[in-house]
This record gives sequence, structure tokens and C-alpha cells, in this order.
Amino acid sequence: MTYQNLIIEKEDGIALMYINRPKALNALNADVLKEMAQAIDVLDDDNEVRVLIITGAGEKSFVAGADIVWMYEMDQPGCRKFSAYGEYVFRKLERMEKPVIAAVNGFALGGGCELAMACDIRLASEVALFGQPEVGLGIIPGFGGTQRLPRLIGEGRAKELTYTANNIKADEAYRIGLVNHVYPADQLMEEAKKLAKKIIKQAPLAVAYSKHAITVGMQCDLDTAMAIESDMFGNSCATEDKSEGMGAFIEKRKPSWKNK
Ligand code: DAK
Repeated sequence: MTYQNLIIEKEDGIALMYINRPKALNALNADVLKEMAQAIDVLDDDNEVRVLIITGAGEKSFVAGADIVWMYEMDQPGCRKFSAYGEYVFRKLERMEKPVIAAVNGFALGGGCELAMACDIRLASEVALFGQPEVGLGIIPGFGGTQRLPRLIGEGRAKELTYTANNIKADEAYRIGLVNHVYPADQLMEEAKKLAKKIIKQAPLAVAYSKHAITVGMQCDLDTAMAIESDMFGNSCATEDKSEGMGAFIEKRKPSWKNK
């Protein structure tokens, strides 16, 4: 499959997705979102891929938000459609069986910050900048930012960031729990790949079931969430990899995963 706005690379079980509109600092428009939806489906079905890393092409930006020039022309029905489509694509990412790492290499503003939040794990370069500047444009976050940001960093901090449209640097994003780690810019991708490789060493279905239990469980009351965990635990016990993982421990050898 060929893409106009994405670069997809694959190496050692890792898929790399570069959002590739560097002239507009990788701002998201309908074309980018459509290609992302296609690529997510393809990569989720690809048995060679175990982890997806998303980053921005070029030196400066992860994603500088939704495309403001394009949104400026949009009427109310268009805005609703765009919002629903963006949410659909970001939910697709969350629902991918495979873990998704955001390697935030620069601006992650508006829809860019929301894209990073829809990923499972966020790593940032020291030069990354995060924010939800929408209220300064007369709109509100529309790709899940009003919901995922408070879940990640707490209601008070999310409200302050959203109401003030303040941007925060990577160290502050780390301090408040928006990102897991911060690295020098030239080490970001290497570190993202290292993390991906650690995940790849684990049983693939167990990782997928964990992702489902955490992602879906976080949206439910505790009783419902615990029932989801029990279901996923049961699923993991029905895999050949459960016998392989425990057998390998008992036999003092490394497991050889079957992904079954
Ligand atoms: N959209 C379109 N073009 C953008 C852009 C954006 N978000 N951000 C940057 N660009 C373009 C600039 O216009 C410029 O283009 P040229 O003039 O060269 O043609 C080029 O990228 C380089 O940008 P700058 O010259 O401004 O570069 P600087 O380094 O000086 O500044 C900056 C970088 C990131 C601080 C600045 O570009 C900036 O403030 N950009 C806007 C950031 C922003 O406000 N992002 C949030 C967008 S709002 C919705 C669902 C979701 C959303 C909306 C609606 N539905 C409900 C429908 C999401 C909204 C957003 O994300």
C-alpha cells in the first residue's frame, strides 16, 4: 500500500509510522486521517508487526494539531463529521491489538497531543512541546482531548491546560504524567525501539489481552473492569503460549512464543 501523507517502515517486528506533512508541521487533515485508518487496519492484520511506533516526519514536529487552514472553511456539519472521524481513527489506535508507542519528537499541539494520548505509551524528546490550544482558536479539543487528558493527568491540571491554552515543555509533561520518559532528541527513536523490543520479547496474546483489559477497564466502574480482567485472564490461560511461558520457566529456558 502506498501513502501520500504517511511513511511506513517495518523492522524486526516494529512498524514505524511517520506522519508526513512536514511543510504544515504534520497537521492532520481528512487525507491524513483516512490514510492512518487504512494503515492501522493493515498493520493490525500483519503478523510480522508486534508493536507500532508513531512519530512525526522532519525535525520540528510530531503533529501541530488539526489543519487550521482546512478547518477554517469547515461548516458545522463538516466539523461534526471531522470530529467523529478523528475520534473513530484514534479509537482504532486504542483498539489495535498491538501496543502503540508515541515518539513525540516536537510539537504535539491540539490534535497532535490528542493523537499522542490515544497511544498506549508516550515518549518525548527534550524539545517536545505539548498543549491544547483550541480555546485560543474559538473551538474546544475535538479528538478526545477533553476526555483523555483528565484521565491521564487529573481533572484540575487538564482544565488548567485546556482553559489557558498553555503549552508545556517535555519536562513538565513528564512531571505531570503526560509522558513516560524524556530523551535527548537524537536518542528518542532508538529508545522507542528499545522499548518496543522489550515488549516483543513477551507473549503477544498476553500483551494484547493486557492492553484490552487496561484500555477498556479504565472506562468502566471497578466491578465491570475486574470482570473484564477476569475474562482476559481466562483468555490468556487458554493460549498455547501460557503452557510455553510456564513450561519454559520450569525447564529453565527462554520461551519460544507461538502467538496462539
Ligand atoms: N494547521 C495548518 N498549518 C499549520 C499548523 C496547523 N495546525 N501548524 C503549523 N502550520 C503551518 C504554518 O501555517 C506554516 O505554514 P507556511 O506559512 O510555511 O505555509 C508552517 O506550518 C510552519 O509553521 P510556523 O511558521 O508557524 O512555524 P513556527 O515554528 O514559527 O511555529 C507552531 C510552530 C507549532 C508553534 C505554530 O505553527 C503554531 O502555533 N501552529 C498552530 C498550532 C495549533 O494551534 N494547533 C492546534 C490546532 S487546533 C475537531 C476535532 C479536532 C480538532 C479540531 C476540530 N472537530 C470538532 C472538527 C483539533 C483542533 C486542533 O488541533
